[in-house]
Amino acid sequence: MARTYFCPRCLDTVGVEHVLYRTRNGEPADKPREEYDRGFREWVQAVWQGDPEPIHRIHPQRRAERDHHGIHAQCGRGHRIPLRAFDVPSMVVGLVGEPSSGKTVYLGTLLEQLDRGRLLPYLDFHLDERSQKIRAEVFHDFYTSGAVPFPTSAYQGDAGREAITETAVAGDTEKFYLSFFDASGEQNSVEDQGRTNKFLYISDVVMHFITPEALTLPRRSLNRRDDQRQAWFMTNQWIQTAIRSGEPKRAHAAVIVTKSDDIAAGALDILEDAREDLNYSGELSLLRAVQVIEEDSRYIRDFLRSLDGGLPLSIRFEEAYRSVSYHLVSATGEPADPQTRSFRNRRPQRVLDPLLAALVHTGVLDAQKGLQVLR
Ligand SMILES: Nc1nc2c(ncn2[C@@H]2O[C@H](COP(=O)(O)OP(=O)(O)OP(=O)(O)O)[C@@H](O)[C@H]2O)c(=O)[nH]1
Ligand SMILES: [Mg+2]
Ligand SMILES: [Zn+2]
Repeated sequence: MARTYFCPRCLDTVGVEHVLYRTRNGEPADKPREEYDRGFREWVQAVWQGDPEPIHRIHPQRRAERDHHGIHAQCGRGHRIPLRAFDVPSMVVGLVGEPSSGKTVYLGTLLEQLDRGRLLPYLDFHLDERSQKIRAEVFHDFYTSGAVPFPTSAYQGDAGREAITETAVAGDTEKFYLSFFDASGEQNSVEDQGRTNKFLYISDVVMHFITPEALTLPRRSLNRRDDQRQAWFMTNQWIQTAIRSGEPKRAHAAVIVTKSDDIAAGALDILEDAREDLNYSGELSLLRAVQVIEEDSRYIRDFLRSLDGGLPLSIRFEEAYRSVSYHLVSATGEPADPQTRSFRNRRPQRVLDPLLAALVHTGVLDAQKGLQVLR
């Protein structure tokens, strides 16, 4: 049965009949035809063997044409929608938190980890063409030379408000889409949410970024850097407007305490293990990884609740959201060098955890079946 699709940018409900097809240059196009288009003999053979797959295989000429012209689907207002949005579930993941809390650096690192096939053999991920382009615009210098990405601007054109969409594939079937929206930290009022962060109203997963600075945790080094300018009241305001705008009762909140490398070691004694990256290339199965993440989530929750600033935030999350997980993450393992504004030696720690927990909590990934060793 065909699903309907909620456009995460304009919130229109899109049915199959409303979809527009456009070329890469925006010219109207026909819906790409997907019927089998070879010889009669092959068709009969496919039916005879009881394997319908070749029947649905698209003719190579059609595929080449589709790729040449970049034919894709759009909602009635011209927002791109995933090609098979009516057959495959589509999840919206929003990243929110104050300016410089590390959302963009985290997202760039997470996409990199998905590229590296960290969840194989269960899921692999690939980006659609448009998403590859947006990613290159935002992260090219970050990937090539470790340069700190530009602040996500509130005044950026429409492109900045688009999603980066990953397709999750198991074997050769598409399982679900993940559309990541990276908010600008400056846009934290309810008015901003209603105007530019509409994705929040239908997010399935909200990643809330909280910095050690906002929690006034002891710093690793004494000098305060530029990017350490968060304050508790701003963090709290972001959380409250996001909860108010969203539909948290149906969503999972991944609470991400970022820049864990910034916290003085002594302050986090009990969490020493929770800082180290999980050993994905070792003997770790999906099931075990999820168990470790959940266990650490409980530690981090307790830790947060032991702090004056952390307790009310944690209560707010848990009263609002359907499920909540807590994570201690460092996207880079180190602060950027203030002179060169770049990271010299990136060592991501626990970056995949929030996504993994979210996939399990929203039910698109079944950890109980995950007994094979992760790559
Ligand atoms: N120490 C440390 N610094 C980080 C980490 N991640 C990001 N930063 C620093 O935090 C600053 C802001 O990072 P961004 O990812 O651009 O922050 P943002 O939340 O996207 O900010 P806006 O786009 O302005 O909302 C940068 O100067 C980074 O150097 C981390 O894991 N550790
Ligand atoms: Mg940003
Ligand atoms: Zn739309």
